[in-house]
Amino acid sequence: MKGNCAIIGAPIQSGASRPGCVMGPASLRTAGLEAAISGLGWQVTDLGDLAITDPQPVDHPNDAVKHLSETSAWIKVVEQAAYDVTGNYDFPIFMGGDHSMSAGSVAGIARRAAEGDRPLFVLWLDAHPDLHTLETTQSGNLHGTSVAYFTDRKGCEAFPPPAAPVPPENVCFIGLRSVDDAERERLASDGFEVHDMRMIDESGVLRPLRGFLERVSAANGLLHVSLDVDFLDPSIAPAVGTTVPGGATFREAHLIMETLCDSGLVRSLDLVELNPFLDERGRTAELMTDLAASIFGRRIFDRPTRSHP
Ligand code: EXY
Ligand code: MN
Ligand code: MN
Ligand code: MN
Repeated sequence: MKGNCAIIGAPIQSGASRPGCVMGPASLRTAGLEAAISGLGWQVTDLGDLAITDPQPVDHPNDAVKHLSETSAWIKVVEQAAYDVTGNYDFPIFMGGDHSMSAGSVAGIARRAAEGDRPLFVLWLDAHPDLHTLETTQSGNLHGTSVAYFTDRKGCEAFPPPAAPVPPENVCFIGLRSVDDAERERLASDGFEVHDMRMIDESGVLRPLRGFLERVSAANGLLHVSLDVDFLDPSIAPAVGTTVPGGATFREAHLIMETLCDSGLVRSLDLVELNPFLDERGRTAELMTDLAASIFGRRIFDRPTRSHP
């Protein structure tokens, strides 16, 4: 057996611009996520879906902020679940739900990693940096604040504080192509590793990804991957409320996942922003399932061992 995988749902949609992510975990289950991974030799346990009880009222002077109390309660529940599940399983998959889920999943994983004295690194596959604070967000949609939350919380004090903030230099963005002014400033000043789509067009995905993986390996780090549906081009993944043209192709996405698998560095995964209400016959859910399977070892074919004459 390759290891113990757990899949856990967090049907959050309070951080998104459009309702529908609440159906994300069910859609990934329907697309066969568990069978796809167990078929690759992993022991897979479905831990069901998380839920929040009565959220405590949380307020903030920025009137644009939406559903702060509900989202704050979700972050607390997901953070604790991520801390617990990383203590009992080799490779958990957090099924969103919108990307505000990852404020909790990354914070909980970072807390666990800090206890083991191994630095946590994060690969953020997304059209957006999700780097707004509660002060700077103009849409008020909190799925656009997750990275600001788990890196240093400047301006996110209203949320439950993460025990172990992730240093910005341990976060690598691939796929950016929709960045707001306030986010651009932080991307330039805080030390993040940034590979936007123009850079990917010029260099391909492999060179920047391998450079980042070398940093993770040299630091004896653990790697968490956060895959937002809108990282992918809308032509292959329409089921997301924040589509941005010019995303990753099917092959670029699989090459990234297969390279991550080969590295052996990945210990956890978020699959977020899937909105089945916007899908076409479930094809986005199936693509997200296929991409996840590629991290777990699935290949289109096993290369012939003999070298070609
Ligand atoms: N930056 C924009 C905002 O703050 O509203 C768009 C955020 C989209 C976030 C999605 C999850 O990636
Ligand atoms: Mn995102
Ligand atoms: Mn996004
Ligand atoms: Mn594949």
